[in-house]
Amino acid sequence: MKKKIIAFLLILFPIFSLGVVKADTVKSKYVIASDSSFAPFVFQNSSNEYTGIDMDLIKAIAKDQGFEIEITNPGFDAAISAVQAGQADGIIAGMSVTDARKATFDFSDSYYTANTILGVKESSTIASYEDLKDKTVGVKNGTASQTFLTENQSKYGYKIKTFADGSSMYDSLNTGAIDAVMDDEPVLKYSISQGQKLKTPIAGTPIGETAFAVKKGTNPELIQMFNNGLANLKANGEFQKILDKYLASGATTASTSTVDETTIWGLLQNNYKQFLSGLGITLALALISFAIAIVIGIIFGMFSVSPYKSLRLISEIFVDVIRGIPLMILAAFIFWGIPNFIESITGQQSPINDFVAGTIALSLNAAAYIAEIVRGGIQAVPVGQMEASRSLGISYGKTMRKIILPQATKLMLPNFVNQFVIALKDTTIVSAIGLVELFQTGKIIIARNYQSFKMYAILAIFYLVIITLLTRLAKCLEKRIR
Ligand code: ASN
Repeated sequence: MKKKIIAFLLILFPIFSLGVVKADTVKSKYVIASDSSFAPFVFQNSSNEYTGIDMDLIKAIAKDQGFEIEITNPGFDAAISAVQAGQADGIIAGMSVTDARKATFDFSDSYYTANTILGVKESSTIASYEDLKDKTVGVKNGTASQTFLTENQSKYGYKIKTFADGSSMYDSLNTGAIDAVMDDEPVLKYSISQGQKLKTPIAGTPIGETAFAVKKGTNPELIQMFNNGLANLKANGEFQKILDKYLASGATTASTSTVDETTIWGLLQNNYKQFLSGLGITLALALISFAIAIVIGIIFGMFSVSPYKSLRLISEIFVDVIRGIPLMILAAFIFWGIPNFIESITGQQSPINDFVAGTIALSLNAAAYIAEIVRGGIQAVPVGQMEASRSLGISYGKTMRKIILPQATKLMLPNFVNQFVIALKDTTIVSAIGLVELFQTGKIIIARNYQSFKMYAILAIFYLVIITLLTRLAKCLEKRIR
């Protein structure tokens, strides 16, 4: 009998072990992108750390399988773009497996199943899709819920408003800017359980399984490790523990703050570290990009008044091209577009750091305006002076340096100060690529506590104070130079 059992096990062993394909890490560290506010899957807790089912799950799997991860939380749409551009190796963000997505992503085994569902304010009279006629429904860009809304739009006649993140979408619903939202059922139900005054009048529609994903054809070992890890966590009960931690009654919540975040003082007290770090990034972005912009701008400005036609033409093209492209598109092009293009020809992922991409975009943008300031300043000095000096036999370069530029610089200075203020404000635009500067810092905090009035007031005051201080400083410098 014993022998028979051993023989049986010996036959079974290879069959079972065939099912589990071992996978080894290829990279020293995998960058995993996720949503910024999608509780209970991913959200910030009161100590400003990202938690949730997805965060716990990927960390537990990495530990189980022995690979290193670095998590970024730029928001769902930006996370998708990051994986496509090679900025990130994988995405875990309550992501639904859809047929359309299978064309561009490879998915892991599923770890959840979700519906998309309509959410309205508790006081709303909307009770069916038909009631949505001429109403505005909010949805997060790039999500399966958005696909659902687009497909049914002509049938029900609603307007769709897309948002970059969940917090601004729910904020807009609360303030009445939109009439309803479409989001994943567990997410809406969770926010209701957390005290949001919302309801879900219509039953949800299945959007499929929820899984982890990588860009199609890349990092196959990551998918394999995820699947192996998930199977292990399911077998040892840890997966269920993670689900219970967030879904069972009395589970971990987003608002267990010890500090009262409904007051401005409480907000500052609880988030000052985030504010300082966001402020640091904003200042670094503005100062570094402006310094680079001055150099590039002066070069092209000098080109634009040069006696050589070719140089004037180069400068004109630079200014026209950069000034003609919105800063946000320039930043997105550098951060997502170029790496995607390089990968398509070389087959190599070549991600660019978000801070570097933001700095390049801001520098180019400000340089185009500075070139125009330089041109304007030089041209404001009467032409007669150049002619007189040249007729005395003084060279072009010397006349420029000794006669024209000293006068032109005085004329340019106030414009430089102005341009710096604009550059500082423009840093908020590059938050679109997921850079956590001051504005994005604020948005992330709002995603957790919904205090948009107080938070935006704090941000506005922050910028006002910095800009006033810096312009005062610049004015003093200006006086000195004069
Ligand atoms: N469930 C959404 C989707 O797959 C993901 C999300 O909103 N984070 O489109």
